Amino acid sequence: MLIRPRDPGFVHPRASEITPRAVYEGRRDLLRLLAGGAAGAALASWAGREALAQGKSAPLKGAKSAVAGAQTMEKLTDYKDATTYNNFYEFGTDKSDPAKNAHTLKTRPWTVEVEGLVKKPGKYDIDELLRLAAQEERIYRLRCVEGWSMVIPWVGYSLSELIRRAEPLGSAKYVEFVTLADPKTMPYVGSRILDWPYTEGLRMDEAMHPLTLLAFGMYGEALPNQNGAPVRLVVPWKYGFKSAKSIVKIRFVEKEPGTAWNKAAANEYGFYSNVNPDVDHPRWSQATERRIGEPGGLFAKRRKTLLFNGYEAQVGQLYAGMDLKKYY
Ligand SMILES: Nc1nc2c(c(=O)[nH]1)N[C@H]1C(S)=C(S)[C@@H](COP(=O)(O)O)O[C@H]1N2
Ligand SMILES: [Mo]
Repeated sequence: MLIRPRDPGFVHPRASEITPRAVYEGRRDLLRLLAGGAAGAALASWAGREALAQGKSAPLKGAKSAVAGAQTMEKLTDYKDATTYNNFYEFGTDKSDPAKNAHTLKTRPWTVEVEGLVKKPGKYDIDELLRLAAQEERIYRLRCVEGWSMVIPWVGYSLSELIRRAEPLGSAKYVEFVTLADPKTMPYVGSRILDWPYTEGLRMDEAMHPLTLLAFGMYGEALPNQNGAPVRLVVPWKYGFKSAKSIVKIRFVEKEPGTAWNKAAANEYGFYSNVNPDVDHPRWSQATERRIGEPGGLFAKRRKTLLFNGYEAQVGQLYAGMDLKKYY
């Protein structure tokens, strides 16, 4: 039974109320066309999605993504690939582990604490957080440091919406993201693979950049557990590991925070981790990537990795004058 949420424009979290994937997949071609035309229009309303799925013209009022560069015209990764080929080490290190194991994650109730150097700290219930600002769909590439990539239609709003409401103090230079580390529901928390909880961080201007997305959904549905439910970050110009999943704390700090992968191997994973074909990982090249789902499997033709994952026009300015080999 499909019960549609009344309020258009945000992802309703309950499993019983989500748009069936088949509906989404049925209108994929149309969506791609839309992404190219009308200044990168995305369908933000549920009514619009349903209308399109039924072949009717969709109301595009307020449906445009206000964020320049938020859409790519590349073919979307299949939902199945995007939800069964994952990195979420709390649930195992094989790409297939999160889909098998993350069903134990409890995403309600869920609280996200905003703390540290802000005038307005607070505890947000997840259902309050996802209504904080208008959600939109953004089709972003995600490039993993391991050399593969996907194209995913995320749903959420710019993290800057939340940051503005928190009113950071002048001394707040970085934002730290702390994710859930619950040994009862996450079988690999407690293993020595990483120093749990998994944490990540951004410089304040990166966190405020409109492309930085606080995501609650993908493919028109609430995020599947293995993709970081109920709320994750998507930072499209950085390697995938910067996009922290299942966030419980957003902390404003003065000094560059430690990050999970940097603590695990500082020479391999720097704080910035911008996608950069000219800066190799110490153990492999970053010049090319394999798009998940393209025919040929491991032997599929690789594509050239783009500087800042193709978002250079939007974010290049943030790093003007910085030596990106030093700040990798
Ligand atoms: N909490 C947490 N977040 C995480 C990870 C993780 O292991 N734990 N893996 C990261 C890595 S390496 C990648 S590539 C992306 C993968 O996101 P996806 O599985 O939704 O494609 O999540 C990132 N966020
Ligand atoms: Mo990754």
